[in-house]
Amino acid sequence: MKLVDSIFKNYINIFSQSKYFLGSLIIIMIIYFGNNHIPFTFSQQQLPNVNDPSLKIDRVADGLQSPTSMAFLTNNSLLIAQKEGTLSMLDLNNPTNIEPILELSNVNSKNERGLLGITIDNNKSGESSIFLYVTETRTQLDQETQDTASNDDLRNRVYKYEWDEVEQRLSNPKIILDLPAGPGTNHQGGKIKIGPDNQLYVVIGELQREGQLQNFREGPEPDDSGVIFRVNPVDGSPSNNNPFIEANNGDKGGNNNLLAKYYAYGIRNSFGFDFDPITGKLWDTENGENLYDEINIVESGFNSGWKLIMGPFSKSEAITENDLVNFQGSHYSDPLLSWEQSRGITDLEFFKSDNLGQKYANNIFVGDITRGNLFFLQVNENRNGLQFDNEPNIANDHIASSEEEISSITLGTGFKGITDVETGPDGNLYILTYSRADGGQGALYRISENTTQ
Ligand SMILES: [Ca+2]
Ligand SMILES: [Ca+2]
Ligand SMILES: [Ca+2]
Repeated sequence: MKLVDSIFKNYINIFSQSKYFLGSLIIIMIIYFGNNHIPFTFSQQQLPNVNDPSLKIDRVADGLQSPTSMAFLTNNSLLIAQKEGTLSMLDLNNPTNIEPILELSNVNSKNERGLLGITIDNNKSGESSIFLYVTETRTQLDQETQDTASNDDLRNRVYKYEWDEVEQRLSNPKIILDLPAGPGTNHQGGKIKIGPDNQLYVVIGELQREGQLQNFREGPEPDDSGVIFRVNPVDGSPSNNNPFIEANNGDKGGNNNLLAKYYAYGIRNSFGFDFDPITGKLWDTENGENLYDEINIVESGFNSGWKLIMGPFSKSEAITENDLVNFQGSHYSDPLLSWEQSRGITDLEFFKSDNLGQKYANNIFVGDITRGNLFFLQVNENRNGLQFDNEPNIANDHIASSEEEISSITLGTGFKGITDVETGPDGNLYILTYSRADGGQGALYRISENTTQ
Protein backbone atom coordinates (compact mmCIF):
# COMPACT_ATOMS: atom_id res chain seq x y z
CA MET A 1 0.00 0.00 0.00
CA LYS A 2 2.95 2.36 0.66
CA LEU A 3 3.96 2.57 -2.97
CA VAL A 4 0.39 3.14 -4.01
CA ASP A 5 0.00 5.90 -1.42
CA SER A 6 3.08 7.72 -2.70
CA ILE A 7 1.81 7.48 -6.27
CA PHE A 8 -1.46 8.88 -5.04
CA LYS A 9 0.37 11.82 -3.41
CA ASN A 10 2.29 12.53 -6.61
CA TYR A 11 -0.94 12.66 -8.54
CA ILE A 12 -2.30 15.14 -6.05
CA ASN A 13 0.86 17.29 -6.38
CA ILE A 14 0.59 17.36 -10.15
CA PHE A 15 -3.09 18.10 -10.24
CA SER A 16 -3.07 20.64 -7.39
CA GLN A 17 -1.14 22.98 -9.65
CA SER A 18 -3.80 22.90 -12.29
CA LYS A 19 -7.16 24.56 -12.45
CA TYR A 20 -8.68 21.13 -12.83
CA PHE A 21 -7.60 20.16 -9.34
CA LEU A 22 -11.00 19.61 -7.79
CA GLY A 23 -12.46 17.60 -10.67
CA SER A 24 -9.32 15.52 -10.97
CA LEU A 25 -9.25 14.83 -7.26
CA ILE A 26 -12.84 13.62 -7.34
CA ILE A 27 -12.08 11.28 -10.27
CA ILE A 28 -8.99 9.92 -8.52
CA MET A 29 -10.94 9.34 -5.33
CA ILE A 30 -13.65 7.47 -7.24
CA ILE A 31 -11.01 5.23 -8.80
CA TYR A 32 -9.16 4.80 -5.52
CA PHE A 33 -12.07 4.02 -3.25
CA GLY A 34 -14.33 2.39 -5.81
CA ASN A 35 -11.81 -0.20 -6.89
CA ASN A 36 -11.77 -2.46 -3.89
CA HIS A 37 -8.20 -1.82 -2.71
CA ILE A 38 -6.50 -2.51 -6.03
CA PRO A 39 -6.06 1.03 -7.31
CA PHE A 40 -4.15 2.17 -10.37
CA THR A 41 -3.73 -1.23 -11.92
CA PHE A 42 -4.24 -1.60 -15.64
CA SER A 43 -7.40 -3.50 -16.42
CA GLN A 44 -5.65 -6.37 -18.22
CA GLN A 45 -3.42 -6.88 -15.19
CA GLN A 46 -6.34 -7.09 -12.83
CA LEU A 47 -6.86 -10.52 -11.34
CA PRO A 48 -10.32 -12.01 -11.05
CA ASN A 49 -11.78 -11.86 -7.57
CA VAL A 50 -12.38 -14.88 -5.34
CA ASN A 51 -14.59 -14.13 -2.36
CA ASP A 52 -13.07 -16.54 0.15
CA PRO A 53 -10.05 -15.16 2.07
CA SER A 54 -8.75 -18.70 2.62
CA LEU A 55 -8.11 -18.90 -1.14
CA LYS A 56 -5.76 -17.01 -3.41
CA ILE A 57 -5.70 -16.69 -7.16
CA ASP A 58 -2.80 -16.21 -9.51
CA ARG A 59 -2.42 -15.93 -13.24
CA VAL A 60 -0.38 -18.84 -14.59
CA ALA A 61 -0.31 -17.86 -18.26
CA ASP A 62 -1.53 -15.05 -20.43
CA GLY A 63 -1.97 -14.30 -24.11
CA LEU A 64 -3.67 -17.57 -25.10
CA GLN A 65 -5.68 -17.24 -28.30
CA SER A 66 -9.19 -18.76 -28.12
CA PRO A 67 -8.55 -21.55 -25.59
CA THR A 68 -11.47 -23.98 -25.37
CA SER A 69 -10.30 -27.01 -23.37
CA MET A 70 -7.29 -28.31 -21.46
CA ALA A 71 -5.84 -31.59 -20.20
CA PHE A 72 -2.86 -32.24 -17.93
CA LEU A 73 -0.22 -34.30 -19.67
CA THR A 74 2.19 -34.55 -16.71
CA ASN A 75 2.46 -32.98 -13.27
CA ASN A 76 4.07 -29.95 -14.86
CA SER A 77 2.60 -29.66 -18.32
CA LEU A 78 -0.76 -29.36 -19.93
CA LEU A 79 -2.21 -29.34 -23.40
CA ILE A 80 -4.52 -26.53 -24.43
CA ALA A 81 -6.90 -26.80 -27.38
CA GLN A 82 -7.40 -23.53 -29.23
CA LYS A 83 -10.50 -22.94 -31.30
CA GLU A 84 -8.76 -22.09 -34.59
CA GLY A 85 -7.07 -25.51 -34.65
CA THR A 86 -3.84 -25.24 -32.65
CA LEU A 87 -2.98 -27.59 -29.82
CA SER A 88 -0.39 -26.02 -27.52
CA MET A 89 1.73 -27.29 -24.67
CA LEU A 90 2.20 -25.18 -21.58
CA ASP A 91 5.10 -25.89 -19.25
CA LEU A 92 4.08 -24.86 -15.74
CA ASN A 93 7.74 -24.38 -14.80
CA ASN A 94 8.14 -21.91 -17.64
CA PRO A 95 4.61 -20.70 -18.40
CA THR A 96 5.66 -17.87 -20.69
CA ASN A 97 6.63 -20.61 -23.12
CA ILE A 98 3.45 -21.77 -24.87
CA GLU A 99 4.51 -24.11 -27.63
CA PRO A 100 2.23 -25.19 -30.50
CA ILE A 101 2.64 -28.97 -30.91
CA LEU A 102 -0.08 -29.66 -33.48
CA GLU A 103 -1.66 -27.42 -36.12
CA LEU A 104 -4.80 -28.92 -37.61
CA SER A 105 -5.68 -27.97 -41.18
CA ASN A 106 -9.10 -27.26 -42.64
CA VAL A 107 -10.64 -26.40 -39.31
CA ASN A 108 -13.96 -24.56 -39.46
CA SER A 109 -14.14 -22.25 -36.46
CA LYS A 110 -17.22 -20.24 -37.36
CA ASN A 111 -19.23 -19.23 -34.26
CA GLU A 112 -19.16 -22.19 -31.84
CA ARG A 113 -17.28 -24.54 -34.19
CA GLY A 114 -13.59 -25.34 -34.06
CA LEU A 115 -11.11 -27.36 -32.03
CA LEU A 116 -13.30 -27.70 -28.97
CA GLY A 117 -12.29 -30.66 -26.83
CA ILE A 118 -9.33 -32.67 -25.59
CA THR A 119 -8.83 -35.55 -23.22
CA ILE A 120 -5.89 -37.85 -22.49
CA ASP A 121 -6.18 -41.57 -21.85
CA ASN A 122 -3.24 -43.18 -20.07
CA ASN A 123 -3.69 -46.91 -20.46
CA LYS A 124 -2.26 -49.71 -18.33
CA SER A 125 0.72 -50.38 -20.56
CA GLY A 126 1.97 -46.83 -20.05
CA GLU A 127 0.95 -45.62 -23.50
CA SER A 128 -1.01 -42.42 -23.86
CA SER A 129 -3.72 -41.60 -26.35
CA ILE A 130 -4.93 -38.08 -26.96
CA PHE A 131 -8.49 -37.49 -28.13
CA LEU A 132 -9.49 -34.28 -29.90
CA TYR A 133 -12.90 -32.97 -30.96
CA VAL A 134 -12.77 -30.68 -34.01
CA THR A 135 -15.03 -29.20 -36.68
CA GLU A 136 -13.36 -29.60 -40.08
CA THR A 137 -13.91 -29.75 -43.84
CA ARG A 138 -11.42 -32.51 -44.71
CA THR A 139 -10.13 -35.28 -42.50
CA GLN A 140 -6.70 -35.10 -40.94
CA LEU A 141 -6.21 -38.61 -42.33
CA ASP A 142 -6.57 -37.29 -45.88
CA GLN A 143 -3.86 -34.79 -45.14
CA GLU A 144 -1.46 -37.44 -43.87
CA THR A 145 -2.03 -39.86 -46.73
CA GLN A 146 -2.67 -37.19 -49.40
CA ASP A 147 -5.81 -39.13 -50.17
CA THR A 148 -7.66 -37.30 -52.94
CA ALA A 149 -10.94 -39.02 -52.19
CA SER A 150 -11.49 -36.61 -49.35
CA ASN A 151 -14.68 -35.84 -47.58
CA ASP A 152 -15.54 -32.21 -48.21
CA ASP A 153 -18.52 -32.22 -45.91
CA LEU A 154 -18.31 -30.17 -42.80
CA ARG A 155 -18.10 -32.61 -39.89
CA ASN A 156 -17.40 -32.74 -36.18
CA ARG A 157 -14.84 -35.46 -35.67
CA VAL A 158 -13.36 -37.12 -32.62
CA TYR A 159 -9.80 -38.23 -33.32
CA LYS A 160 -7.56 -40.50 -31.36
CA TYR A 161 -3.85 -39.75 -31.64
CA GLU A 162 -0.93 -41.65 -30.22
CA TRP A 163 1.31 -39.60 -27.96
CA ASP A 164 5.04 -40.03 -28.57
CA GLU A 165 6.61 -39.02 -25.29
CA VAL A 166 10.19 -39.03 -26.63
CA GLU A 167 9.45 -36.89 -29.68
CA GLN A 168 6.76 -34.95 -27.81
CA ARG A 169 4.35 -35.19 -30.69
CA LEU A 170 0.96 -36.57 -31.71
CA SER A 171 0.85 -39.13 -34.49
CA ASN A 172 -1.29 -41.69 -36.25
CA PRO A 173 -4.73 -40.04 -36.10
CA LYS A 174 -7.72 -42.32 -36.22
CA ILE A 175 -11.37 -41.26 -36.48
CA ILE A 176 -13.34 -42.47 -33.48
CA LEU A 177 -16.58 -40.58 -34.21
CA ASP A 178 -17.66 -38.82 -37.41
CA LEU A 179 -20.56 -36.49 -36.58
CA PRO A 180 -22.64 -33.79 -38.25
CA ALA A 181 -21.76 -30.09 -37.84
CA GLY A 182 -24.81 -28.29 -39.20
CA PRO A 183 -27.00 -26.69 -40.25
CA GLY A 184 -26.52 -24.56 -37.12
CA THR A 185 -23.10 -23.00 -36.58
CA ASN A 186 -23.74 -23.03 -32.83
CA HIS A 187 -24.48 -25.85 -30.37
CA GLN A 188 -21.61 -28.07 -31.49
CA GLY A 189 -20.89 -29.43 -27.99
CA GLY A 190 -17.27 -30.58 -27.99
CA LYS A 191 -16.29 -31.74 -24.50
CA ILE A 192 -14.88 -35.29 -24.30
CA LYS A 193 -13.79 -37.42 -21.36
CA ILE A 194 -12.90 -40.96 -20.36
CA GLY A 195 -15.30 -42.18 -17.68
CA PRO A 196 -14.50 -44.31 -14.62
CA ASP A 197 -15.76 -47.24 -16.73
CA ASN A 198 -12.91 -46.54 -19.22
CA GLN A 199 -15.41 -45.63 -21.92
CA LEU A 200 -15.22 -42.44 -24.01
CA TYR A 201 -17.99 -39.89 -23.44
CA VAL A 202 -18.60 -37.14 -26.00
CA VAL A 203 -21.26 -34.44 -26.14
CA ILE A 204 -22.69 -32.78 -29.26
CA GLY A 205 -25.37 -30.08 -29.28
CA GLU A 206 -28.58 -30.12 -31.31
CA LEU A 207 -27.10 -28.16 -34.25
CA GLN A 208 -30.45 -26.37 -34.43
CA ARG A 209 -32.14 -29.51 -35.77
CA GLU A 210 -35.70 -30.59 -35.05
CA GLY A 211 -35.70 -34.35 -35.12
CA GLN A 212 -36.74 -37.22 -32.89
CA LEU A 213 -33.67 -36.58 -30.72
CA GLN A 214 -35.13 -33.12 -30.07
CA ASN A 215 -38.41 -34.77 -29.07
CA PHE A 216 -40.27 -34.09 -32.33
CA ARG A 217 -42.23 -37.28 -32.92
CA GLU A 218 -42.75 -36.59 -36.60
CA GLY A 219 -39.22 -35.27 -37.09
CA PRO A 220 -36.27 -36.96 -38.82
CA GLU A 221 -34.81 -40.19 -37.44
CA PRO A 222 -31.98 -40.11 -34.87
CA ASP A 223 -29.09 -38.26 -36.53
CA ASP A 224 -26.36 -37.85 -33.89
CA SER A 225 -27.52 -34.41 -32.69
CA GLY A 226 -28.20 -33.30 -29.10
CA VAL A 227 -26.63 -36.44 -27.70
CA ILE A 228 -24.07 -37.72 -25.19
CA PHE A 229 -22.23 -40.63 -26.77
CA ARG A 230 -20.68 -43.52 -24.83
CA VAL A 231 -18.30 -45.52 -27.00
CA ASN A 232 -15.30 -47.82 -26.83
CA PRO A 233 -12.20 -45.57 -26.99
CA VAL A 234 -10.35 -48.15 -29.07
CA ASP A 235 -12.54 -47.86 -32.15
CA GLY A 236 -15.66 -45.80 -31.39
CA SER A 237 -17.96 -48.83 -31.37
CA PRO A 238 -20.98 -48.81 -29.01
CA SER A 239 -20.08 -49.55 -25.40
CA ASN A 240 -21.41 -52.65 -23.72
CA ASN A 241 -24.65 -52.08 -21.81
CA ASN A 242 -25.49 -48.83 -23.57
CA PRO A 243 -29.12 -47.98 -22.75
CA PHE A 244 -30.62 -48.46 -26.19
CA ILE A 245 -28.36 -51.17 -27.53
CA GLU A 246 -30.80 -54.02 -27.09
CA ALA A 247 -33.99 -52.09 -26.58
CA ASN A 248 -36.77 -52.62 -29.08
CA ASN A 249 -37.22 -49.22 -30.70
CA GLY A 250 -38.82 -50.34 -33.96
CA ASP A 251 -36.57 -49.81 -36.97
CA LYS A 252 -34.18 -47.84 -34.74
CA GLY A 253 -33.37 -51.03 -32.82
CA GLY A 254 -31.88 -54.32 -33.95
CA ASN A 255 -28.75 -54.65 -36.04
CA ASN A 256 -28.87 -51.18 -37.57
CA ASN A 257 -29.54 -49.57 -34.27
CA LEU A 258 -29.31 -45.80 -34.77
CA LEU A 259 -29.32 -45.32 -31.01
CA ALA A 260 -26.61 -47.84 -30.07
CA LYS A 261 -23.90 -45.29 -29.25
CA TYR A 262 -26.14 -42.97 -27.25
CA TYR A 263 -26.05 -42.57 -23.49
CA ALA A 264 -28.41 -39.58 -23.38
CA TYR A 265 -30.38 -37.29 -25.76
CA GLY A 266 -32.72 -34.27 -25.78
CA ILE A 267 -29.79 -31.98 -24.96
CA ARG A 268 -29.86 -28.50 -26.49
CA ASN A 269 -26.16 -27.84 -25.97
CA SER A 270 -23.51 -28.60 -23.41
CA PHE A 271 -20.05 -27.19 -22.73
CA GLY A 272 -19.21 -29.41 -19.81
CA PHE A 273 -19.56 -32.66 -17.92
CA ASP A 274 -17.68 -34.63 -15.29
CA PHE A 275 -17.93 -37.77 -13.20
CA ASP A 276 -18.59 -37.74 -9.47
CA PRO A 277 -15.34 -39.19 -8.05
CA ILE A 278 -17.31 -40.99 -5.31
CA THR A 279 -20.38 -42.38 -7.11
CA GLY A 280 -18.96 -42.43 -10.66
CA LYS A 281 -22.14 -40.74 -11.90
CA LEU A 282 -22.08 -38.37 -14.85
CA TRP A 283 -23.18 -34.74 -14.28
CA ASP A 284 -23.58 -32.23 -17.09
CA THR A 285 -24.32 -28.59 -17.78
CA GLU A 286 -26.82 -27.57 -20.47
CA ASN A 287 -27.60 -24.21 -22.03
CA GLY A 288 -31.07 -22.79 -22.45
CA GLU A 289 -32.05 -20.44 -25.23
CA ASN A 290 -33.04 -17.44 -23.10
CA LEU A 291 -34.26 -19.22 -20.02
CA TYR A 292 -32.88 -22.05 -17.89
CA ASP A 293 -29.30 -23.17 -18.02
CA GLU A 294 -29.22 -26.53 -16.28
CA ILE A 295 -27.17 -28.92 -14.18
CA ASN A 296 -28.24 -32.54 -14.43
CA ILE A 297 -27.29 -35.97 -13.24
CA VAL A 298 -27.17 -37.94 -16.47
CA GLU A 299 -28.17 -41.53 -15.80
CA SER A 300 -28.01 -44.05 -18.61
CA GLY A 301 -30.92 -43.42 -21.02
CA PHE A 302 -31.51 -39.80 -19.91
CA ASN A 303 -33.75 -37.62 -22.10
CA SER A 304 -33.20 -34.00 -21.05
CA GLY A 305 -36.42 -32.82 -22.71
CA TRP A 306 -35.30 -30.27 -25.33
CA LYS A 307 -37.02 -28.91 -27.44
CA LEU A 308 -40.23 -29.34 -25.46
CA ILE A 309 -38.76 -28.76 -22.00
CA MET A 310 -35.91 -26.57 -20.75
CA GLY A 311 -35.45 -26.11 -17.03
CA PRO A 312 -37.89 -27.80 -14.66
CA PHE A 313 -40.79 -29.74 -16.16
CA SER A 314 -43.26 -27.71 -14.07
CA LYS A 315 -42.30 -24.53 -15.94
CA SER A 316 -43.18 -25.90 -19.36
CA GLU A 317 -46.66 -25.09 -20.55
CA ALA A 318 -49.13 -27.73 -21.68
CA ILE A 319 -46.60 -30.52 -21.87
CA THR A 320 -46.85 -33.98 -20.37
CA GLU A 321 -44.05 -36.52 -20.29
CA ASN A 322 -46.00 -38.53 -22.87
CA ASP A 323 -45.43 -35.73 -25.39
CA LEU A 324 -41.69 -36.46 -25.39
CA VAL A 325 -40.09 -38.95 -27.75
CA ASN A 326 -39.62 -41.77 -25.24
CA PHE A 327 -37.38 -44.41 -26.76
CA GLN A 328 -37.52 -47.72 -24.95
CA GLY A 329 -34.95 -47.52 -22.14
CA SER A 330 -35.19 -43.72 -21.80
CA HIS A 331 -36.33 -41.57 -18.91
CA TYR A 332 -36.83 -37.85 -18.35
CA SER A 333 -35.66 -36.13 -15.18
CA ASP A 334 -35.56 -32.51 -14.00
CA PRO A 335 -32.35 -30.52 -13.57
CA LEU A 336 -30.84 -30.34 -10.08
CA LEU A 337 -30.31 -26.62 -10.57
CA SER A 338 -31.40 -24.08 -13.18
CA TRP A 339 -30.25 -20.52 -13.72
CA GLU A 340 -33.51 -18.83 -14.71
CA GLN A 341 -31.81 -16.40 -17.11
CA SER A 342 -29.44 -18.23 -19.45
CA ARG A 343 -25.86 -17.06 -19.16
CA GLY A 344 -23.89 -19.70 -21.06
CA ILE A 345 -22.91 -22.11 -18.28
CA THR A 346 -19.84 -24.00 -19.52
CA ASP A 347 -17.61 -26.50 -17.77
CA LEU A 348 -18.37 -28.50 -14.65
CA GLU A 349 -15.58 -29.89 -12.46
CA PHE A 350 -15.74 -32.10 -9.40
CA PHE A 351 -12.80 -30.84 -7.34
CA LYS A 352 -10.78 -34.00 -6.74
CA SER A 353 -8.53 -32.66 -3.99
CA ASP A 354 -8.68 -31.46 -0.40
CA ASN A 355 -5.98 -28.83 -0.88
CA LEU A 356 -8.50 -26.02 -0.53
CA GLY A 357 -10.08 -27.47 2.62
CA GLN A 358 -12.86 -29.99 3.23
CA LYS A 359 -15.52 -27.53 2.10
CA TYR A 360 -14.37 -27.82 -1.48
CA ALA A 361 -13.30 -31.47 -1.69
CA ASN A 362 -15.46 -33.51 -4.09
CA ASN A 363 -17.82 -30.58 -4.62
CA ILE A 364 -18.47 -28.74 -7.87
CA PHE A 365 -17.06 -25.74 -9.69
CA VAL A 366 -18.91 -24.38 -12.74
CA GLY A 367 -18.02 -21.50 -15.07
CA ASP A 368 -19.95 -19.33 -17.50
CA ILE A 369 -18.88 -17.77 -20.79
CA THR A 370 -20.91 -14.55 -20.90
CA ARG A 371 -20.02 -12.96 -17.55
CA GLY A 372 -17.00 -14.90 -16.38
CA ASN A 373 -18.35 -16.04 -13.04
CA LEU A 374 -17.09 -19.06 -11.15
CA PHE A 375 -19.85 -20.86 -9.26
CA PHE A 376 -19.36 -23.25 -6.36
CA LEU A 377 -22.00 -25.89 -5.61
CA GLN A 378 -22.20 -28.35 -2.75
CA VAL A 379 -23.31 -31.91 -3.39
CA ASN A 380 -25.82 -33.29 -0.86
CA GLU A 381 -25.04 -36.11 1.54
CA ASN A 382 -26.53 -38.83 -0.68
CA ARG A 383 -24.73 -37.35 -3.67
CA ASN A 384 -27.92 -37.39 -5.72
CA GLY A 385 -28.50 -33.64 -5.70
CA LEU A 386 -27.22 -30.25 -4.56
CA GLN A 387 -27.69 -28.49 -1.24
CA PHE A 388 -28.08 -24.76 -0.78
CA ASP A 389 -27.50 -24.08 2.91
CA ASN A 390 -27.19 -20.32 2.55
CA GLU A 391 -30.08 -19.60 0.25
CA PRO A 392 -33.55 -21.04 0.95
CA ASN A 393 -34.86 -19.42 -2.24
CA ILE A 394 -32.74 -21.79 -4.29
CA ALA A 395 -33.30 -24.74 -1.96
CA ASN A 396 -37.08 -24.28 -2.43
CA ASP A 397 -37.33 -24.48 -6.19
CA HIS A 398 -33.79 -25.31 -7.42
CA ILE A 399 -33.93 -22.21 -9.60
CA ALA A 400 -31.44 -19.37 -9.19
CA SER A 401 -33.33 -16.24 -10.21
CA SER A 402 -32.55 -13.12 -8.19
CA GLU A 403 -29.13 -11.50 -7.87
CA GLU A 404 -29.10 -12.61 -4.23
CA GLU A 405 -29.73 -16.20 -5.17
CA ILE A 406 -27.05 -16.11 -7.84
CA SER A 407 -24.50 -14.42 -5.59
CA SER A 408 -25.03 -17.10 -2.92
CA ILE A 409 -23.51 -19.67 -5.32
CA THR A 410 -20.87 -17.35 -6.84
CA LEU A 411 -17.31 -17.85 -5.65
CA GLY A 412 -15.37 -15.85 -8.23
CA THR A 413 -15.97 -12.95 -10.60
CA GLY A 414 -14.03 -11.12 -13.30
CA PHE A 415 -12.84 -14.11 -15.37
CA LYS A 416 -14.41 -12.52 -18.51
CA GLY A 417 -15.44 -15.97 -19.80
CA ILE A 418 -14.63 -19.49 -18.58
CA THR A 419 -14.29 -22.43 -20.98
CA ASP A 420 -12.66 -25.13 -18.84
CA VAL A 421 -12.04 -25.97 -15.19
CA GLU A 422 -9.74 -28.77 -14.03
CA THR A 423 -8.28 -30.15 -10.83
CA GLY A 424 -4.51 -29.99 -11.32
CA PRO A 425 -2.11 -32.81 -10.41
CA ASP A 426 -0.86 -30.43 -7.66
CA GLY A 427 -4.33 -30.48 -6.10
CA ASN A 428 -5.15 -26.89 -7.02
CA LEU A 429 -7.94 -25.58 -9.23
CA TYR A 430 -7.13 -24.43 -12.77
CA ILE A 431 -9.42 -22.15 -14.76
CA LEU A 432 -9.12 -21.50 -18.47
CA THR A 433 -10.65 -18.24 -19.66
CA TYR A 434 -11.80 -16.83 -22.99
CA SER A 435 -12.89 -13.24 -23.42
CA ARG A 436 -15.50 -12.93 -26.14
CA ALA A 437 -15.20 -9.13 -25.90
CA ASP A 438 -11.48 -9.34 -26.79
CA GLY A 439 -11.70 -11.73 -29.75
CA GLY A 440 -11.14 -14.83 -27.65
CA GLN A 441 -8.08 -13.65 -25.70
CA GLY A 442 -7.55 -16.06 -22.85
CA ALA A 443 -5.54 -16.86 -19.76
CA LEU A 444 -4.98 -19.67 -17.29
CA TYR A 445 -5.57 -19.05 -13.58
CA ARG A 446 -4.86 -21.16 -10.51
CA ILE A 447 -6.76 -21.05 -7.22
CA SER A 448 -4.83 -22.38 -4.23
CA GLU A 449 -4.79 -22.09 -0.47
CA ASN A 450 -3.96 -18.62 0.84
CA THR A 451 -1.18 -19.33 3.32
CA THR A 452 -0.51 -15.66 4.14
CA GLN A 453 -3.81 -14.79 5.78
CA1 LIG B 1 -33.43 -30.67 -19.32
CA1 LIG C 1 -35.39 -19.66 -6.58
CA1 LIG D 1 -12.81 -29.69 -17.32
